[in-house]
Amino acid sequence: MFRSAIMNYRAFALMGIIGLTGAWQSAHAHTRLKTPVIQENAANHGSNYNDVVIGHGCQNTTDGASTIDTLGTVVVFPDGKDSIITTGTVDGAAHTGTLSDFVTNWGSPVTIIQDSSVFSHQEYIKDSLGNKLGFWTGGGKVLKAGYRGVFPFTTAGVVIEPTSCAKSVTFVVAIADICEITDTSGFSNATVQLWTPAVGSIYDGVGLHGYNSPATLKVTRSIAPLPSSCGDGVDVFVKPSKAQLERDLRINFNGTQIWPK
Ligand SMILES: [Cu+2]
Repeated sequence: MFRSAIMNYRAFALMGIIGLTGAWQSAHAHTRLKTPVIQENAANHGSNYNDVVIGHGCQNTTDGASTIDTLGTVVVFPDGKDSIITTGTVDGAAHTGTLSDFVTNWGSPVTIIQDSSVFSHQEYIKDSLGNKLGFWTGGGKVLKAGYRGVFPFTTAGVVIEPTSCAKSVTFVVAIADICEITDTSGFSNATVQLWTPAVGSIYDGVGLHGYNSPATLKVTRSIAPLPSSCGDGVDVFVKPSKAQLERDLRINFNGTQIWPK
């Protein structure tokens, strides 16, 4: 009797904890990568399977709850050419050299995994050389508010420059979850969720729900040991530039830009 009372009490306490955790998660489940930290991958044709996870839809203007369905999402990785490279922290000291000082093979990081279980269309976002820097997916069904969406892709193997002092390289990803197709002046918590680094682009979303809260992919050093002269090594951060976001973070469909309008 006493024992089962304790068990009941424990179960009740546990439910309370889970309930609290659940509430906390639903308030904070921003759009992120399912696997945000990976190791270097030097295998031939090496790749890492991942997903963009949309945690919630857009917010209605009545009570601010995330009750608005999502129509599509756009995902862009830094191109590594005109990217913003810092060391120490994501807003740390600017690195004056190039990404190749830290990463030997960044070029075409993204491969789409074909899937139409939520949205019907998937298309690459490429640079002028054909490098696959991201993708958009949308159309067909909506992602219903209150449900989560998982959008699969792979990242190419990343090799950290063996002679560098990088102990990790974190790529900052720009994502826009679109709930209503508008022009940039129509961006609001009800029309779009912008998970972008604030780099001064038209996609900063100052004051909006996801302001300066982008998803990241951290690649940790795991192949060549740090040179002894490096001490503890350095964390490196790579953000897409304003110029890249304003070029690449958009939806082109059959040669016509449909988002933003
Ligand atoms: Cu959120």
